[in-house]
Amino acid sequence: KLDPIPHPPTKPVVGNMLSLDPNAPIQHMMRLAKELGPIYWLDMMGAPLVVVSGADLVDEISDEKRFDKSVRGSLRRVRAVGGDGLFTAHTNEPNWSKAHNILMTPFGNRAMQSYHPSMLDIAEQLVKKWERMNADDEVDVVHDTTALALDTVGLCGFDYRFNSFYREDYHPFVAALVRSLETIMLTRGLPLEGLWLRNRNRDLAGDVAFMNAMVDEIVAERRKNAAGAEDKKDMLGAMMTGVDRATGEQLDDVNIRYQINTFLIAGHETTSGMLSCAIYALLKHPEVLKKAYEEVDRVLGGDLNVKPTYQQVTQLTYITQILKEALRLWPPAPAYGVAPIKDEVIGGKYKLKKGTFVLVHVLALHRDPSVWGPNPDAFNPENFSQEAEAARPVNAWKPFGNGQRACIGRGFAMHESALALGMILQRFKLIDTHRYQMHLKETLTIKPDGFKIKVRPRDDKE
Ligand code: MNH
Repeated sequence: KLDPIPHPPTKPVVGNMLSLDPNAPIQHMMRLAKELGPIYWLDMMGAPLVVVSGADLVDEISDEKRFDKSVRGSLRRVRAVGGDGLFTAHTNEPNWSKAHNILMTPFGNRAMQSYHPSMLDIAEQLVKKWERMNADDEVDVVHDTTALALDTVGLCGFDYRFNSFYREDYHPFVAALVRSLETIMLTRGLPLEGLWLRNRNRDLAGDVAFMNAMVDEIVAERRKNAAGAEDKKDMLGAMMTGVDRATGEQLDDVNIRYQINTFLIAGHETTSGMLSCAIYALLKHPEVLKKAYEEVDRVLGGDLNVKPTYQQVTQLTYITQILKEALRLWPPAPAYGVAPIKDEVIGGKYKLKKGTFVLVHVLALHRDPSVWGPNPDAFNPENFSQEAEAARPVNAWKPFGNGQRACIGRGFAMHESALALGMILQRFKLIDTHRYQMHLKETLTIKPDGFKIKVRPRDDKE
């Protein structure tokens, strides 16, 4: 019915739903894109899902006058935790524009400078842990970068320490969050699914209640404190005092809770995925690693007792190129959903009815040979030299989503990660003990599965 959009064969009732690999649907859709082309559609039990990965089509879809973010599928279910927080709100919900206006300030450049000492605090904990390792100890890269990202959001966001580097397991809040997201990703809306997910759904209710209570407590505690405590220069302070210029209103406490849950969901897996993939790429590309060491030595210097400044981190431009190229090959948020605001035709011939769910397949988009050349799978930070960036179509690289619904934490994630990677390279040789080959694990995000390395001090002679 969506003719002439290509379409794989379907089964009665379930359509393509059950033929999609449940453990790796994004990578499966990427293979389908290779077979079927830059646009195709799947039948998800009667509801069409249009998958777009060609750069020209994505460019058209990035026009916000024609397409808006669509909160459906698993993202819709994330509302159990994120409510009408920024990430899971519909654009036309009143709290989206209100929170968007208020939160631009605590995610702006000025705010990043004030978070720098807290980011440094957590990055130091990571390198201290690595410095104290024995020669035969292994680093679980995803675990430690997740700890870094979580603790950084906690400290900069609401002055809370998860202290992930001081525990074997994750903090109970994080355990609850991870369990909730797992259940949400397992849920596909199939008939009778509630039966075998019954225990999980009961846990979900308990976990959500636990998370809400903990965050509500943090907010209440801050309200109770002596006058002026609200002005703490973290995101919570900004949320409690900020006024939306358009409406003159403030955020209510329930919405503030949803925003905090949201920062933790959106802020930890993505950042850790980017850092882990960047470290993987460095292991596999000695010539890139060499240039990275040179930059770090030049900008940060060799004295490990001198703490990197905010200004120095902004000068780590080659490190930033490495991070951006990692986001190209392995975008932690590998797809996002949009829908046409009214009936549309794209590519001159593909009709899309108003509201049709369109998935922008970022992982496949980022390897479109029409943009990235005949060898799009090769890791090359020169793709993000100033000249290369300027010469490229604007919507060819979408790791942070699109337009007004793009990632508000982009500057935060990039500063935090450049600082951490800089401090890691200042100190360590990275050793690929297992000759690890990239294997992506899909949750709400994609990240390397079972990626372990060893580290040695750089001055180590062995
Ligand atoms: Mn983040 C939206 C990717 C780090 C908070 N983020 C998005 C979107 C993508 C994304 C893609 C758009 C999703 C969609 O259209 O449905 N985010 C990333 C990546 C990183 C990242 C790749 C790290 C690398 N994000 C962060 C951090 C925070 C954060 C860190 C907060 C501390 N992200 C958000 C929020 C939104 C978002 C909030 C929703 C913004 C909005 O719609 O107004």
